[in-house]
Parts: sequence; C-alpha cells; structure tokens
Amino acid sequence: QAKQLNFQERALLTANPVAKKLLNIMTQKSTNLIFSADVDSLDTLLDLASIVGPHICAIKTHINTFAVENFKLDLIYKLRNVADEQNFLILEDSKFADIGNTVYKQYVDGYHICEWADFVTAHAVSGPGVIEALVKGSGNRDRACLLIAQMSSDGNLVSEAYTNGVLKIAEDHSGFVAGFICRQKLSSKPNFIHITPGVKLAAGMGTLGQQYLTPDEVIKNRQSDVVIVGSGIYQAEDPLAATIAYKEAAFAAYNDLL
Ligand code: 5BU
Repeated sequence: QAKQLNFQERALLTANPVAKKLLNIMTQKSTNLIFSADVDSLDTLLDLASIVGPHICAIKTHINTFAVENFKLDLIYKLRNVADEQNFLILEDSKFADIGNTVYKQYVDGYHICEWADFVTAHAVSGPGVIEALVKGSGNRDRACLLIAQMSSDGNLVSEAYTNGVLKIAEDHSGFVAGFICRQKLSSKPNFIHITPGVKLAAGMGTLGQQYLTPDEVIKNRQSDVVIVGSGIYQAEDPLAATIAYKEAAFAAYNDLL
C-alpha cells in the first residue's frame, strides 16, 4: 500500500486557511473527531463544549434547531471564545442549498453565521452560485465550506453522477472548499478533507433513517479523514469518556493507514 500523506504534510499543501487550521489542530491535539452538538439548548451546548473541547478538532452546530422562545445569539459568541481557548473550530451544518442571493442572506443576516462559524456545509445542487455567495459573505475573514457529496441517511437520492458533479465544483473552487461531507474518500487531492457523519462504535440503523458505520470502517476501510459523532457522545452516560473513546478509535485508525 502506498504511503499516505499525514495531516501535517497535507496542511502545507492546502491554500484554504480553515483547512490548514483543521489539519494542524488534528496534528497538535491528536484528534480527528468532530462533536455534533445536537442538544436542546445553547447553554447545554456550551457546557458540553467545555468538557469535550480538549479532545475534538471541531464542534458542529445546527443554529436553527434551538427553540426561538428563549434563544440568545450571544451564547454562540461564548462558544467562539471556548473554541479559541481550547483550539477547536466551529462547523455550522447549515446545508445551504438555495440560489446565491438567498444563501448570502442566510449566511450573513440570519444568525450572523459568517461572524462566528469557521466553516459551513453546503449542498451543490443549485450550482456554484452557493459558493460564490459564501465567498462574498465571508469578506476578508478566514472561512471555508464543505460540500455535501454523499449522505448517510437511508434512501437518499444522491447518485454517483451527482457526487462526481460535486467534486468538479469543488475542484473549480478549491480556494474556498475545504473538503466534503461523504461516506468514503472521494478525491485523491490532499487539500480536500473528507468528513463523515453517521458514526457510532456500534454500526447499524439509527432512528429516522440514520445509518451508522464504525470509526474503524470510516477511517481505515473507507479512508475518510474525520468522523462526526453526535448522539454517540451526548446521549452517553459519560460524554467525556465517550468522546475519548471515539477520539482514540478514530485516531488509531488514521495512524494505521500511515
Ligand atoms: P448522530 O447523532 O451522530 O447521528 O448525528 C449526526 C449529525 O450529522 C447530525 O447533526 C446530522 O444532521 C448530521 N448529518 C448526518 O448525520 N448525515 C449526513 O449525511 C449529513 C449530516 Br450531510
């Protein structure tokens, strides 16, 4: 098997500042784990972030899932401080999918995502305008997006041709696209980071169509780079112990490939 470049080597080969930061954090903290903090309130999210922060390379949020009645956007700026202190990034899983003009407003005006999220997810179904809108909204901040090239849910409509189309758009916009949300390695270009949700220590079917793979399967067999784990951590009796278990499983699988 050919020698794989490690994260540190790949950091030198990427022009995107966020991809570079992520690759460096993964090296420094020995973690290729992103925590998907799908909890009920921003207060709970902040508490969990402080606990698991030392063991993750990024936290993933869904800012529009919090009940609006007692929503306070200032808490997300507290998360920004925790992220800076504990050296992890913030990935807002917006899944932008509309025409450029609408995406621009969602990114800049709605929840001020451009201010606090290092990177966001986007579908490429509407074409490259979505990326152009995010570039415009980012201004001179260090920002990036991940394109959703594949999904984890049962019966999803993503075809091989669609995935190949997403790869092509990513290559044409590689200054802003840091990588992919995917089920397996898709591109041999070292600057693209492959990130995989739908991960649990026990593989199988989750609720409402979610399908789980193990960290070992995702990183070693499918050669993705990073795992995203949500309920495997926040539903665990001991979220810190679970975070460490996922971190160690995913990083050992990465080391096995080198
Ligand atoms: P889980 O609790 O580990 O199943 O959470 C997975 C998270 O990743 C959740 O926030 C989803 O919205 C997100 N996700 C996913 O599960 N599958 C996908 O294909 C994409 C995002 Br894109």
